[in-house]
Amino acid sequence: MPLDIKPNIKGVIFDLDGVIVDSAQFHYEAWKALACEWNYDLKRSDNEALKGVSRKDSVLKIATWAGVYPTTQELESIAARKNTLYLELCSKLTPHDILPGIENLINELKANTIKVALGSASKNARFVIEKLGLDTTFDVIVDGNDVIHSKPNPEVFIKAAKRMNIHAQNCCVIEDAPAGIQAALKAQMLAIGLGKTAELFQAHLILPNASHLTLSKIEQLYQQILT
Ligand code: B16
Ligand code: MG
Repeated sequence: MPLDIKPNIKGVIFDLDGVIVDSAQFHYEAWKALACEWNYDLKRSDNEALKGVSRKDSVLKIATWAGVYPTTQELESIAARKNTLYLELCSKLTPHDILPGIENLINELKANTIKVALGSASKNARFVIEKLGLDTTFDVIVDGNDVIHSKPNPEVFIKAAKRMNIHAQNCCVIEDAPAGIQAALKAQMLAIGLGKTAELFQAHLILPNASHLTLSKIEQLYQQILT
C-alpha cells in the first residue's frame, strides 16, 4: 500500500478575542473609558487597529491618537486600570458566550486527530477560557505571557506550531484581526478570517463567523492553495 505523503492540515490555531468569544467588545469598552482621561473619544474604527495588538502597544497607539505624551508611569497606570475594567467585564462570561460554530469545529477537529491550539496576544487568555469552560480543550496554549512580539509578528503562531510538534506549513490559523491574518501569513500558515472582507482581505478565506466552517472546507482550501 502506498504511503500517504500528501501534505495536509495537521493543526488548527484559534485566536481568542473575536474568534472564540466576543471579548473584543470588552477591550473596546474598557479602552474607551480610559481614553476619556486623555479627552479622546475612541472610535470603533480605532478599535480595529487594536485587535490582536498587545496591551502595551495598544496604550501607546491610543496616546498617539490622543496627541498626548504620557510618562511611562502614566502609561502603565492607564494599562493597569484598563485591565481591571476588562477583567470585570470578562468575569461575567459563561460557556453560552462561545461564538457560533466554534465548539462544533473543535469537536470535529479532535475527532479527526487534528491538533488544536490557542494563539492569543492576551495575557488574560487562560482566565477567559476558564470562564468559557474551555480550559482543558486545547492541546497547546500560547498567549501574551509567552511572546515578546505582538501580532503582526508571527511569534505566537510559530510557537504554537512548535509546541504542537507540527510544521508551520501544516497549520491553519483562524483570526478576526488584520494583524493576526498578517502574522499567520508571515508564519506561512493557511489564514482564515472571521469578520468583514474590507478588513480581512489578505486572508485565504473570509467568513462572517465559524458557523459553516468545517474540517473538509479547511482541507479543500489547503489543497487549492497548494496547487
Ligand atoms: P490583554 P487576541 C488580543 O487578543 C486582543 O485582540 C487585543 O485587543 C488585546 O489588546 C490583546 O489581546 C492583549 O490583551 O490586555 O488581555 O493582555 O485577539 O490575540 O486573542
Ligand atoms: Mg482576535
